[in-house]
Amino acid sequence: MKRFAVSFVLSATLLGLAGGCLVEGRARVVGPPPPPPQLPDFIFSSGPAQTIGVYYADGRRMTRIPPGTYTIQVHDLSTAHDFHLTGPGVDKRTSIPDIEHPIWTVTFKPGTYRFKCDVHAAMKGTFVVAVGAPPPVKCHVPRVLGNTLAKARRRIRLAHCAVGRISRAHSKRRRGRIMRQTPRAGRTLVRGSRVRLVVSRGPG
Ligand SMILES: [Cu+2]
Repeated sequence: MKRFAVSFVLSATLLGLAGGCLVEGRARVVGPPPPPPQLPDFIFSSGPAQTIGVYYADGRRMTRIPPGTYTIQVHDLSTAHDFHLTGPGVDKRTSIPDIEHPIWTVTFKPGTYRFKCDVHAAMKGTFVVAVGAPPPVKCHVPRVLGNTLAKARRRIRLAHCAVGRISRAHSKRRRGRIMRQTPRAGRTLVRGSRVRLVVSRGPG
């Protein structure tokens, strides 16, 4: 599968939004931090070179999806291109002279959708919306505290995440049980994101 070179740019953008650009630099914040932004279903990107494409959030190229309403992070990375999407019920575009990163919520119906840059005829592509096509997959971090390591591994993989670094520490939890996980349960992340685990050595 072809990987999307700009996915690191996206990650940085999301982290920037999530990590509290709003919070840093202010003396005091009242109330809980803002919720993290929703992980987009897709990334639609044009530029900065003569490239245009549509991808899943993990950078894999997207070609076929089921009908539905989706969140799309658009990256128009050049002042020379736009991103123009047309198809059943949809006609949306970014501006040519601006670099912009809008989030679109779009309802796709069965049929063929076309995307292009309105300046460069060679920058174009299509994807198909069809009943029965595989939906986008995300990592939904499960709660594995108290599980054995074997069970935690299974559940993390079933949730389309990956097992990250495993370490051990003393705790009140029974020896061999998961005493800490990072990130915490309930987060929705890019498919294959690593969940780090700390296994209890039993009370010290
Ligand atoms: Cu262009």
